[in-house]
Amino acid sequence: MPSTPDKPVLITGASGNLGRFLARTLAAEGWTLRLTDMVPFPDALPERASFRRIDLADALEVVRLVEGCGLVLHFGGASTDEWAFESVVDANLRGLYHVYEGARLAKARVVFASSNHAIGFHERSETLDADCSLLPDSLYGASKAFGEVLARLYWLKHQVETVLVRIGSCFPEPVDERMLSTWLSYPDLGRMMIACGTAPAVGCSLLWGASNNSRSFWGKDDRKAIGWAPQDSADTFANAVLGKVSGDPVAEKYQGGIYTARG
Ligand code: 15L
Repeated sequence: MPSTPDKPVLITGASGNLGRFLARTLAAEGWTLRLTDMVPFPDALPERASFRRIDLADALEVVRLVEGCGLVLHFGGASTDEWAFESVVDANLRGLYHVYEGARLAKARVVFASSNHAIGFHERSETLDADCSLLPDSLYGASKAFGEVLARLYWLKHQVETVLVRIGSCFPEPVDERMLSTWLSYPDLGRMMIACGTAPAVGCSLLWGASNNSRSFWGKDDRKAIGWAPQDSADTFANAVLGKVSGDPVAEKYQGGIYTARG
């Protein structure tokens, strides 16, 4: 693929914090974007971008939006530790299936924003590689694990390429001690999406969505093949957040933090 994708790129969840950042960043790279969310896009539309408000549970709408795209950055869906099944079922299960059906028909590549909560019940003392077992810590984490499994099905059966990104904690800055291990800077996320969108072939690969943090819980992944390496590090924030812990022994034992203790 050239450095600017030749077909439009769809971003789901475009009105969320990460979606808005990616819309700005990728538009500035010259990408042509289709943006979608259930709620209005709160910013001025970047150049070469359009926005359509849809519910990912609506199969026809999703398939229509993906039509003609070469890449889908799938950031849509419930993004916190929801315990009501209904709150994840539409966006995270049905919606994901619709995105994959759209990608199959359009022959588009998918980047799926998975989460560390798909593996959150691994202990913090472990260093995990990409092929570790899925140990979700919440219904939200289980919906992300479903997404990872669905991606593998669509790769093996329909040759739909995916980069699975197990995002740690993508915020402007780390806000507690756990994030010294899990933090992903916005600029590293932006560079990662550019690499995922422009790598010649990705198959069904997996990236740990974290910056270059010396306290990381995570090891091997497919970054070399994709051509991405993080440039930022949570280490520079260590003095500010060391000692900021939850006080909950379960949350402190496991990688998923407070998600493992709730419910
Ligand atoms: C996530 O998956 C959430 O979307 C985000 O709000 C954070 O809770 C993050 O994980 C985290 O684990 O820090």
